[in-house]
Amino acid sequence: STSGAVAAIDLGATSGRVFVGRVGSDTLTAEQVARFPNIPVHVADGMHWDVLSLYGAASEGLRTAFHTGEDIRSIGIDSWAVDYALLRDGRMLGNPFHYRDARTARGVEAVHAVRSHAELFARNGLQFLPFNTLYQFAAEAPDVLGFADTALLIPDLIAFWLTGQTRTELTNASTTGLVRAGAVEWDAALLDALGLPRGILSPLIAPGERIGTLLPAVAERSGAPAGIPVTAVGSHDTASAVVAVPMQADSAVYISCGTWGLVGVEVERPVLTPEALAANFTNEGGVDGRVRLLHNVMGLWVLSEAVRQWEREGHQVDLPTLLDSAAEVTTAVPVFDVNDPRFAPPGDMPARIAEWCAEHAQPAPRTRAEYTRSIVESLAQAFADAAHTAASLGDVDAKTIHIVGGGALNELLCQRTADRAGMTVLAGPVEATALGNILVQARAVGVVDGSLESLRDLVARTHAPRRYSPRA
Ligand code: LRH
Repeated sequence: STSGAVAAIDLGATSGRVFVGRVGSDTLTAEQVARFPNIPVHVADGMHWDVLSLYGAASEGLRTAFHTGEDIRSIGIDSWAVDYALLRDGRMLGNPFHYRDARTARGVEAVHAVRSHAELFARNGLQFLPFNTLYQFAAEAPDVLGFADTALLIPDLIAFWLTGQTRTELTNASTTGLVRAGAVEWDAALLDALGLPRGILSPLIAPGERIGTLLPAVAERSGAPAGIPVTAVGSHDTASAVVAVPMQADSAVYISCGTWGLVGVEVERPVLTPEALAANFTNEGGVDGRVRLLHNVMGLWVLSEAVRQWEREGHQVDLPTLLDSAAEVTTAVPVFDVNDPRFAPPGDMPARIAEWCAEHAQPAPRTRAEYTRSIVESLAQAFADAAHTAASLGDVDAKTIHIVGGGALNELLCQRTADRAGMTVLAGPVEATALGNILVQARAVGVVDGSLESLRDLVARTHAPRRYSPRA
């Protein structure tokens, strides 16, 4: 049987990683060869990604990958969605803004003055999120946007630096709001209506297609043989994660749980019904033309920000110990609305939770263990609610909830999601995003073949999920 290796770059909101993936008819592994923190930087004009240092660390990771001596046949890149860099003549004009930067508010106002959310949803099928790329474009200073000749989403920017080619990968393009739901071309009419320049957008490319080959200078620095292709994967991290959910798509809900909890189902066609609009669901593009009908729920962000706050206050916090103590809490804790916009920007989460409780006549948690339990219970409730809504909107007879990503390691969260949803939770793989990236590349270079179903079958055979049955 054939087998082969590929390299995957996965940039998350809190860390970036590089993997060597090995794939064969009965093999699927992702060996992490580099991990580096992703620390946003606040400067006078706002909150930015330090994208050069991410690129530098990812390139170092590629060097390590090529030094493993594996016969690496392709490189693929995924990252968080929506954010972009502006360039002119190939030069980046500034550090990309972070989607949590407050500037998006004025973009929302400018766009909604022209098109309501309902009108936008009818075209692009997206959940209202203030940081969708179209709002960010509208928040740019007009002369900056006018000066740029190219806008590249984060994975496309990395691919450009590796290959010199400018393309926009489709699954991530679907998060911009500037592609009609289910379509494979930019929505020129919407761009015109919003007064946004069409010329800065690059041709779309589908997962599995070749973006280009490593530039000779890049190949030399990475110790890579000449001619290594960079392959488009589901470059939206969530799209890659959904590829590697070991599910039967017609009877399962998935939750890709990292910084965010993306809760949804996979469907064949966009669901643009009044119910989907009212539930604020999104129709994002998936690999192989599937549609990810999902809801962005708060994820581990609120917990990691709470931990950061406690550390700022001088406490030493060990997450596993904290979660153990949270599991032992027996007093009732408040279940708050994790999707309340007050929890989106960085800051003092325990204080914001206490403020929410005061406004809703609920007693605030008293200890760090109680806060942690309250956060986990609130996430589990939001996951359960969104899971049922996803199943109903997508007309899926859901029997199980698959949790993939870092959240699959959080036993309390998995169990309480099962309990609150009244459904079995199957947890893992933790590295679904990297595995999805790896699988799409492996298929593109001919190491495996077949449908998403057969790729998922390989994941199921090699990464048995952990089962949590619902308790009364
Ligand atoms: C998760 C994610 C999510 C987006 C958000 C910006 O990493 O890509 O799917 O909505 O980041």
